[in-house]
Amino acid sequence: MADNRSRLTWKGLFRDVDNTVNFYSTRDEVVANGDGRWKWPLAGWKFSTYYIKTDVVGHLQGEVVYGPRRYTSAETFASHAPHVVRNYDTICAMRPEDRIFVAGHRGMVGSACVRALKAAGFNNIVTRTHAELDLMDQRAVREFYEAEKPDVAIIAAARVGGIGANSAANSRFLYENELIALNTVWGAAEAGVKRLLFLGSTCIYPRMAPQPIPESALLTSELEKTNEGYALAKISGLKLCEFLRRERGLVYHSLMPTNLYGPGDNYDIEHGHVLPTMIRKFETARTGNEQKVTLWGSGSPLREFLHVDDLASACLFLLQMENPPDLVNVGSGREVTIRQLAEMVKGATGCRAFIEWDRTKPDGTPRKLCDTRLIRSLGWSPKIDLASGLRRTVDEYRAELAAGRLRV
Ligand code: GFB
Repeated sequence: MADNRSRLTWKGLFRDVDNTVNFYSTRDEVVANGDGRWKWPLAGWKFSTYYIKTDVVGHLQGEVVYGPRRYTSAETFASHAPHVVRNYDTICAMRPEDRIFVAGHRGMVGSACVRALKAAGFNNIVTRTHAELDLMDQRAVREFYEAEKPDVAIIAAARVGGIGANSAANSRFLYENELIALNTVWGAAEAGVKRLLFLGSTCIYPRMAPQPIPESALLTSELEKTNEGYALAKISGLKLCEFLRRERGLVYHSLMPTNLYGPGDNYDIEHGHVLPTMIRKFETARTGNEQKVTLWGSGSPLREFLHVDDLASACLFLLQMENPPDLVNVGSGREVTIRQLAEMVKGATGCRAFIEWDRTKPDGTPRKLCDTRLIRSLGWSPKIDLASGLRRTVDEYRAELAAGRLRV
């Protein structure tokens, strides 16, 4: 991505030397007249003419000739002429030729992003396995960015797990995810990566947030204790993106998905998320002719589920926006109780076992439905409903198991 795709926003209104208005202002933003050349006299510059080549919405096109100097970067011009420029945005919507680093490409989310990128014609993808690059190693991450110079980074790498894994190891979830977030985001900024999408989770929101949870609920009250470590690390990552965007004009932004499921999920009984764990438990009972399946908690908490392919489509959608919001929720907008989910999974697997609820296990947050009005208003919506997504996922579980590829 070239630096000259930057948009300058001007302070005030300007007129041409011959007093013809070559541009006009809407809500403080001056828009060119369409001929690609702007000129105006500035107070104190004796009606000299200064040219800025832009397109109609103010994208700098090559250079700014301002007084005695020429600038090829909007950033430099903005810092040298702060009395003229209100702000500059680097225009770096992801483009097919861009070099895109997907951190965590072997995980459920990262692999869905790679599939979606390739399907949409983005083929210049950079990946590293954990063995090749430890994202907790600050120096290794910095050297990787310096060597590879990606244009775009998608941060889908994290230590993740369900309520059992999180509540048993809040310290590890905080430590590892904090290091991964800070190294991947800060390292990208230092290496000049122009665009970055940071993925988190709706567990960043307070336990008793208003429902559905709007983005504005962030940091308004206490977090859910069972996943406090993970949530704190993700909050650090999203805040780092926000600060870098504000301070350096880098378009680093975040997306908070609701509970996800789909191919490549982790089916570990103790550490997995509820939906894949239920698939494994019901499938194991069906194939082993077991009479009883034991699930956790009371069954009354409400959860929202989104297929990971829908999430990947939201990632691509936001990365192709020039000016995405700092923080966006992504969800299906539909919630079910854990008990209803259990009946759906039981039906999708064809299992006939009796369900027993183990109330010694935690329920977690009582409700976690995200408010998706923001992303819907931008033009994105999910395509895969829970019933059909679940059928697909059960088929994929069987295929992964048969092929010896099941992650447990
Ligand atoms: O997906 P999950 O483990 O985590 O779902 P969270 C937990 C809910 O499902 C609780 C119930 O209400 C559990 O009591 N549940 C019932 C089960 N049976 C089972 C079972 O066999 N296994 C599991 N795991 N749960 C996670 C966070 O919260 O949400 C993560 O821990 C992440 O950090 C993720 O943010 C999106 O939905 O409670």
